[in-house]
Amino acid sequence: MKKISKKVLIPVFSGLVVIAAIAIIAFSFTKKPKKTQESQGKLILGFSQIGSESAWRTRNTQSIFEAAEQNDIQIIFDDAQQKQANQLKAIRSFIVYQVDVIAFVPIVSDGWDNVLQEAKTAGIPVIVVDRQIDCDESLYAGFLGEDGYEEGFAAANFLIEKCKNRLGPINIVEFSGTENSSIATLRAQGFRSIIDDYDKFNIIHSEDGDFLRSRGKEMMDRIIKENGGLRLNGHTIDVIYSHNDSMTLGLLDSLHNNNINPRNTIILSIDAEQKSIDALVNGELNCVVECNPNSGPTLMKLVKSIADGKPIPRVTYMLDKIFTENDDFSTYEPRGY
Ligand code: GYE
Repeated sequence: MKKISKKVLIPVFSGLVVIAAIAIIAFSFTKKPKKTQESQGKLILGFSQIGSESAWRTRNTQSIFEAAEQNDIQIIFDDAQQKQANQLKAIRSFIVYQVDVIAFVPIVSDGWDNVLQEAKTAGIPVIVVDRQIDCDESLYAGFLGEDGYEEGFAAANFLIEKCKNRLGPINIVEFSGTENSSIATLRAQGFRSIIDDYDKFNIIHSEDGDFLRSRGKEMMDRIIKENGGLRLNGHTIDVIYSHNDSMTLGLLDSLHNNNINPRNTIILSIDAEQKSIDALVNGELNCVVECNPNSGPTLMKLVKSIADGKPIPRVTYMLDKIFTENDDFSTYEPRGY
């Protein structure tokens, strides 16, 4: 067989190498999608929850686990026991673990910039759930949760209507949620956005009960003990505005223990867990604004979108209802929490 000169061989061979290289590159772009866990198995979501301070919180956690299972998403879950330091630690462990998406419920509004910058640098998208944060919006993909301002506004709206034929002064005591949490701030602002327009309403006291039943009872016990009844510094307490059902159930415990009839006072609450709806039906509460804890399914939709590189809305609000003493109670469905 005739020997092929080098002059011919080399250009032919290098030509083949170039063609092979182009083919490999082309193949890598067309066939292999962005490397996610999904292609190698399940999407992994790192989820930092505040704790289990209320029936609402427990249902929120359940909803997230249920939806993850239904969507075949693996969750690395952390219960922060009500401490921001634990949440920061958990989020950093999610970064080390290289989860696909991080979602967290910020116990308070600030102090998240650094850890979110670290997640961004690691290329891990973050969804803020339930409560909002004060930080550079480019550090997280979006927010999913309730509109706390609207909830406070709805409670005030009910009160305005209920008291439309009543002369002042109408004294209000507020049992507020965790200090510096967006939800407590927004529920307070939404409520005052209307109440402050009416001179007959006076918020004579506001105190942080940390969304806990025990604190709700403690605060009411102290007020009753120090004032010899449902009074404060010589003023009657006409209205109690409580930022969540746990604190409301706690103050009802105190009123019962002190033989004070809750029906003589207007009581407004937020969350709508079963026990508070039962108290409403029983005439002990006047208005309960729902805060929908079942955000799991929507969260998983957002997680999947992000993992597929699709943008998500900046803000996704959960829909809430309002339950009042004027309702036809026979239409009520079980609350599930
Ligand atoms: O109202 C309360 C929980 O962040 C909306 O936190 C949530 C609140 C909810 O402790 O029950």
